[in-house]
Amino acid sequence: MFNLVLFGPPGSGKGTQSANIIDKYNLVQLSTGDILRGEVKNETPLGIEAKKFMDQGQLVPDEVVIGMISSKLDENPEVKGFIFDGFPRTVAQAEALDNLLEFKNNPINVVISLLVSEDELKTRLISRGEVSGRSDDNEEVIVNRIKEYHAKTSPVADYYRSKNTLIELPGEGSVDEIFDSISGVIDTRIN
Ligand code: B4P
Repeated sequence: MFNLVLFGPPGSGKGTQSANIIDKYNLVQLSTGDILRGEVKNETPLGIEAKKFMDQGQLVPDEVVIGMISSKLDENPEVKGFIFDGFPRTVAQAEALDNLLEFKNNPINVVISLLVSEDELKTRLISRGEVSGRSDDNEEVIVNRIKEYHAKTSPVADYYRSKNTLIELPGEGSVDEIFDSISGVIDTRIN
């Protein structure tokens, strides 16, 4: 089994690159952002609760997303591997994921972190907001999302650095160029 975490600030291209990785390597994508947006759209009790946080640019509470990921892992017992896209976003989530995977004897193989400047992140998210209709892609909420990233998510990079699983790659350039460098990292590690 091959487990990859795709890590980076909001708008760094995690979702964009995950789509390419799934096609090439046949891994199952678990995107907490997509799962949460699905819950919001279907107006489930979880979605109604999560929306309050997402609309403010805040992270959804750890216990909610950890529970979601745990059940998705159980739903997919026979897979080649997972891409965790947008998860973990806090150190508590990273520790919980390690525990879940240790239990299944399939640890994280590599964490790829996409590095993108703050100006570029804002430009990307504002222009996505013009077409996506996403309630968290307006300027005020984007500023909050980036603040949340610095306060709660960037320590996750240190967590994986200390475990020697973190690889940092430039996240600026064309989608294809970035995908080539991601593929280079995966190719040297996947069986
Ligand atoms: P996410 O859905 O994960 O949103 P994201 O960080 O904006 O997306 P991503 O990095 O995937 O960017 P994308 O490829 O789309 O999270 C949304 C919200 O859900 C969070 O704020 C939080 O509230 C909640 N949430 C999710 N996971 C959580 C968790 N684990 N814990 C707690 N809360 C959680 O790219 C962005 C834009 O850039 C696109 O328009 C794309 O076309 C463009 N782009 C991509 N690559 C480019 C490139 N190379 N050059 C130019 N543009 C590019």
